[in-house]
Amino acid sequence: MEDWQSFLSPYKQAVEELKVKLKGMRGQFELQSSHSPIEFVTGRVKPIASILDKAQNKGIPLDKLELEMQDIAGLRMMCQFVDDISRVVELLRKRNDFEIVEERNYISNKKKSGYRSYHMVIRYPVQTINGEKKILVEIQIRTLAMNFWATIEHSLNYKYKGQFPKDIQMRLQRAAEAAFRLDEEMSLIRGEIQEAQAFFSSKKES
Ligand code: 0O2
Repeated sequence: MEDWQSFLSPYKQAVEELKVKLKGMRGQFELQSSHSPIEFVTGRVKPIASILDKAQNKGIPLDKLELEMQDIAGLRMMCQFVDDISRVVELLRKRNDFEIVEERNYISNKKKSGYRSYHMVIRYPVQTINGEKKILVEIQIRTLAMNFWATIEHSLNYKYKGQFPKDIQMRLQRAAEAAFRLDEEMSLIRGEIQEAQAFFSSKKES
């Protein structure tokens, strides 16, 4: 690749713009004083070394990066509860500032590693001085527990280059199950809180 700066420039712009937009959704829930399904939002442009690694591993020629690498620009939306994820997905589907290319549900179909998350790949138009450029952006939507697990697993993966010793692999599987149970417990607690709230507000009205 001759000029990484200009290749990555629209990706940087897309990440910055989408961070503002998606964080804005959280702000709107706050204004309404209603529970925000979005806890926080992060974004990054994939480092050049990771782009090169991934291109090599997946056999993507460098002149096909734009079409074939979907996560050079990446956004992450963290939610408190599993149910919030589908609300966020619905909100994203209703937007008209991008087009959805693909959705991958690694929550109902968790990965072999134990990874859970909802992925949405979008085609996002960036306005440049040379006209509009549409680029692919991957949005990952996950709970705080899913994010905790994925962050730790990702850094261990980096250390062991994907070749985990058996005991660590087993512990990661167990940690993934624990994160799953944590999400389930929190959903049950949430359900009970909402039931109690509904009960008290109906009592007040009568
Ligand atoms: P980084 O450093 O986060 O950018 P595939 O090889 O088909 O599984 P593909 O086609 O790139 O992967 O798409 P997929 O599966 O949607 O994964 C893209 C991103 O999801 C990854 O980017 C990770 O961010 C995350 N991800 C997927 N699987 C795992 C996993 O097992 N553990 C963790 N921690 N994250 C995962 P990169 O490029 O791998 O990494």
